[in-house]
Amino acid sequence: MRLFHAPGSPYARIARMAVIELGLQDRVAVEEATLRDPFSILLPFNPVGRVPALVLDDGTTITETTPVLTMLDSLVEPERRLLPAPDRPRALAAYGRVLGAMDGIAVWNRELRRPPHERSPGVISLEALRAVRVADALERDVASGAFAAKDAAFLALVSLCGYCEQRHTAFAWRQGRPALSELFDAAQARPSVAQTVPPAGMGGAAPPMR
Ligand SMILES: N[C@@H](CCC(=O)N[C@@H](CS)C(=O)NCC(=O)O)C(=O)O
Repeated sequence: MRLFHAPGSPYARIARMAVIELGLQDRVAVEEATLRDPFSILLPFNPVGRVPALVLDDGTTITETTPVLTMLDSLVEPERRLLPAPDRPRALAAYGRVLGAMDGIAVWNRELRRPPHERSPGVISLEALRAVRVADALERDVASGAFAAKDAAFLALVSLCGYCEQRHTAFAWRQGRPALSELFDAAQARPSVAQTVPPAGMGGAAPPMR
């Protein structure tokens, strides 16, 4: 199997961390692809052009983070799976909350990468407000014991904070959020986290992007 990713993508990082957490490194080859690039090696497999994308041995390509995690999970015993099952509704809610936060931060970051005259102050202020609101909720969640299991919600949260730390420094996500900061700092010791740290910087304004 081949997992296409871009080093700066917080979504693809969740899938990359999952490969390591599930011990699938021998079965899944992780390959870098350019984004927003008409010549990207990704496009013949995924015309949407987004990562993560998991190409199965029969050529079927699974795209988007949650379907990719579902496929990876299916390769291991049920008790080792990362996606929270419906009998863990709080964990499922936590995972969804983080993905929603990630979508908002991605929009905010994309806006900041535009040339100044193309940026929308309205979008930026909406997304900045959303990010603060959700991060405050996540701080309360973590402080009250959520995200303790090393599941997909945990990996997504670490990826979200790591993205802000390295590539979206416009957001002072640590400020006033000690529980979130502590969870993130402690997570750095995990091989799946340490081996997938995104490069610093916002990425280029012009394609191809990573
Ligand atoms: N909803 C998607 C989001 C994936 C996504 O937006 N990936 C970005 C990188 S962070 C991408 O591939 N962007 C390329 C593009 O927009 O053309 C998921 O859950 O995986």
